[in-house]
Amino acid sequence: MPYKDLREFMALLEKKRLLARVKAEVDPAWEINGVTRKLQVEGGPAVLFEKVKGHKVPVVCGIIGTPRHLALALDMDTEDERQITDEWAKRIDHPIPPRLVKAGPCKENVLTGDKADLNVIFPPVIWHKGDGGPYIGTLGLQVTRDPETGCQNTGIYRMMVRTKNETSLLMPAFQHGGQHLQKWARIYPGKPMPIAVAIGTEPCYLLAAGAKFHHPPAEDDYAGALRGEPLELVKCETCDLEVPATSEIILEGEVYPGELKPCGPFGEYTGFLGGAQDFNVFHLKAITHRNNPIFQGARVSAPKGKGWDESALLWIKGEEYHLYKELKKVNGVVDVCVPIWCSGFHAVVSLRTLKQGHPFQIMQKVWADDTIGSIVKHVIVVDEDVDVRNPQEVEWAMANLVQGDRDIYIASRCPGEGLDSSMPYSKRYWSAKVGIDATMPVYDYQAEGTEPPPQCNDPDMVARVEAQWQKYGIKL
Ligand SMILES: Cc1cc2nc3c(=O)[nH]c(=O)nc-3n(C[C@H](O)[C@H](O)[C@H](O)COP(=O)(O)O)c2cc1C
Ligand SMILES: [Mn+2]
Repeated sequence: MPYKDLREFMALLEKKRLLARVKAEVDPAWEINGVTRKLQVEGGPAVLFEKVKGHKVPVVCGIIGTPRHLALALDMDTEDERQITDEWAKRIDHPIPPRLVKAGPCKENVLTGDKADLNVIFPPVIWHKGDGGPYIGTLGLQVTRDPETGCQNTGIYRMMVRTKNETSLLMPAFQHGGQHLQKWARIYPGKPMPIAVAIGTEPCYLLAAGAKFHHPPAEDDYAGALRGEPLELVKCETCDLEVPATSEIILEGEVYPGELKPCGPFGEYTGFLGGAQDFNVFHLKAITHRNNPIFQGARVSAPKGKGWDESALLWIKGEEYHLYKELKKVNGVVDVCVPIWCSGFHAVVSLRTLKQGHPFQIMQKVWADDTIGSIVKHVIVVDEDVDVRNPQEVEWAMANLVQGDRDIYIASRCPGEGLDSSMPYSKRYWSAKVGIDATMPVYDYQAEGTEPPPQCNDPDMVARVEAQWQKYGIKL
């Protein structure tokens, strides 16, 4: 059964000891940053900070912090990432349209005009030392409507609080929300575009917001697909956007195309502090929220421990699922991994090589993908017996099967990512792409009339020992 709201999912996590409560008072200026960092490194539980110094609203982090949390969000009981990927790919083939309802808990409190104050509803959390201010939108889910097709979109675009009713909004043109804004500016010049922000939703809507999809249908329908039941939406108070009825907090507002103000810096998913830049501005018109609302946020960073970092998980896993689906259409592709600790820059593909040059064709297919081709820099292709999710096996293949002057392909002046620290600021958005063919060069052996050496692992021997392991009396 899908979860009806964030609270129901939190209760399940708590029952399974995957969510901890901090009852001690914490300082939003540094302590939430410190505790969530440690929990991420330790692969620890999600955490609810019940008492934030100087504020009434509690903060929850790490809801999707490990493979186990992710599986539970999808109502699965596994830690096997391949199984989760397969299930995701299967479910999103069957989008389920949302159901529009008249009322919902997110309307328990409706605040408009002067009463709508960001500082009252959000504890001023500084997620990283050096951030330019408190960010509310690290897990704010921004809803916009395509002015041409009418299809809604939900993405996660961060917001830094500037005043009681104004935030920055990092919604670039390569994202769907940014594309809506560009279209809006063309169709309704000079007019502001409505935008709503849902915070603290049931987990499948959050997963859909972070992932990449082709539209239509909307993320609403893909969230339905992931849940197996329609998502319930309610109309906003001040515009025609529709948002999840059981959300903890909804912000309603508007953004003027072309209005830009300084924002940042902000600690990034790459592990580096991003620079301050001019971004869009969100003007608040209304806040609606549940009684005793919970603020859900994320300490965005690069995973460097046992945990996953939910920001990396939410969008990099979404990237992997997209690529998995696209590449599985190609004959020979076995598995795909976008390692979450590589900031989306690496993709590893395992292949049953069917023809000469096949690995190179796969690399080009990744870079040519219009959704994530500009982000992925490095594509590593390995044989089908290599586990793409095991970095040791991938590194083994690169060490044993690669000749630097034969198997490495470099393409210059391709599209790149604005947060790629390998480039000085003025050169970002241009990138070299590198493909590494770490498959056995079977055709080269064939050309000289030989066969590649067999691997020492005899699968038959492995299976026989497994089957009678008891016999040896060794406790593992
Ligand atoms: C915690 C978190 C913060 C994010 N912040 C931003 C952001 O500020 N700007 C941005 O363009 N993408 C950001 N992303 C990535 C997008 O949400 C992601 O690419 C998503 O697919 C965008 O939705 P869209 O494909 O509908 O445009 C963030 C993701 C997460 C999980
Ligand atoms: Mn989208």
